[in-house]
Amino acid sequence: MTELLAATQAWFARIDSDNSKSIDPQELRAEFIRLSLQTSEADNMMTFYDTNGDKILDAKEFAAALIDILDNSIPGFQVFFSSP
Ligand SMILES: [Ca+2]
Repeated sequence: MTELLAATQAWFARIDSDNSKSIDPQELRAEFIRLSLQTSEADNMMTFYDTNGDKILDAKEFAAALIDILDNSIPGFQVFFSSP
């Protein structure tokens, strides 16, 4: 679990390209493009996991999203954790 949290934090920092300590829709779309995923999926992820409705994902929401996604074993999403 520690490794999973470290991976989550590292990935969060990589997506957060302006270092604002939050992920905005543009940053999330950019990461999905990098992973050859659809930007519409990025928007869906943002909508679904932005639990406080401020249009960004903070570290807590992001970690909760990944745990939920892995827990549901959505095909394709595990690729995030095998990225360098
Ligand atoms: Ca939010």
